[in-house]
Amino acid sequence: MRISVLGLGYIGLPTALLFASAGYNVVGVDVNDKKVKLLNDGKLPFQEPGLEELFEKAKQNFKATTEVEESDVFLIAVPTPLDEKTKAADLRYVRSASEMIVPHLRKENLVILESTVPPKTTERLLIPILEKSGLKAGKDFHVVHCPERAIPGKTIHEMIYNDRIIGGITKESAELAKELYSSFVKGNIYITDATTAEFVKLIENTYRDVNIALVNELAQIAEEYGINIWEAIELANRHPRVNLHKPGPGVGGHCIAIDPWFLIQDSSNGKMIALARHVNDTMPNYTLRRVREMLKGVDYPTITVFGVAYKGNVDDARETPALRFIRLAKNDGFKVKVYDPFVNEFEYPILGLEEAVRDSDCIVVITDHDVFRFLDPDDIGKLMRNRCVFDARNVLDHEKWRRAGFKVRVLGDGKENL
Ligand code: SAJ
Repeated sequence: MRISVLGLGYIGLPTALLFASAGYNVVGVDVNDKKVKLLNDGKLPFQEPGLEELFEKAKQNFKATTEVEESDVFLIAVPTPLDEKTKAADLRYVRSASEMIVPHLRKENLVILESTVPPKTTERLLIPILEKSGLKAGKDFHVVHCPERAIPGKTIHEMIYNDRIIGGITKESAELAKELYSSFVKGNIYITDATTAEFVKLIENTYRDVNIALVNELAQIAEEYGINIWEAIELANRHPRVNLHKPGPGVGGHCIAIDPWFLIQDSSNGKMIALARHVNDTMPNYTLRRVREMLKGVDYPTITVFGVAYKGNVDDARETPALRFIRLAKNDGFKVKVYDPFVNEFEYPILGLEEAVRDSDCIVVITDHDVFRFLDPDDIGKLMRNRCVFDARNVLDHEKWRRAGFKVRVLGDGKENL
């Protein structure tokens, strides 16, 4: 049985390799010919824990190409970015991937959409395109929406062990896809209809976004009262039905900062969801206000941003709140230097640690990379002009930094009015 996976990105590639390692004959299709060549030369286009070992195991059943060929199964895992102007999904890649399938679609084929999409996309966009083949969805061929649920940094583990939702346009479509995914998924697989599956995916990430917005707002309220939000959250979470998230300098990544817009783009409701987006999007502004206050009296301040990845321990800087923070800081006249031991590509140069902290007045921790905990504040302090650190993630060992002569402030530490 041949499976064609369209889109060899963070989700498509590991999925293709998991099917290949389960014994299927997998063709990975991508419009980027450099990526295709790289893969056929046995190299990976990005890093993810466990991906290399998986590639080794799957290689013999996998090939990459730029053209779609006849298959039994077509799986679409292309990006669905947010169109910033309209705050709606940009579905051009889903459209073009579906169109690429049309000439090769045969009776009894199964088409799987994994990309995150607004509710009704399977029904209103995907199926009409596929039916240009002259075949009828649900009768001649099968269609399901099976949203990915894996978290970057643990993608492969979560693809295997997380529960999955499969939304079929018919029960038969869903059952067929369930059998296929059972070849590598060890979590439970639940079956529903395609629109419900689209909706479920979006509400998972909206749940997280709204909860993060809540603690981000609580952090600001706590500061008005002069109390520490981190202590307050820890105590509140002792309640059996409370599970507050962590405040921070904002929300990034290609999912949580985007999916809530897909949910409300075609709805006249969703006021709280839009408000939560606003709260999270403006956390870099709040972070900067706190840094500015810390550096009062310092002429021509230089700050060093620690971490531009959208979250800890990954090399991914998509939609990172660090970008907004840096732009705002520059507009404010700050000189900004950047250090991130994981990220290679970014809008601003990424410096080595020493160069990044030399003559700086303040370190601003934007990303919770674990390695930041092991830095030596004595060594760093010697290179700086002023010893200040603002920890927007509450990840450093603050006592250690204080002992090294640093003035330390933490987002939500209640020190705003002191
Ligand atoms: N963040 C906070 N406070 C928190 C938790 C996260 O500020 O308490 C920030 C992170 O620093 C980051 C952003 O939120 O900037 C998102 O990070 P994340 O780790 O919560 O999630 P993602 O975007 O890496 O992956 C999410 C996951 N969804 C859920 O946990 C509901 C993942 O399972 C999905 O597969 C993925 O979105 C996706 O592709 O949709």
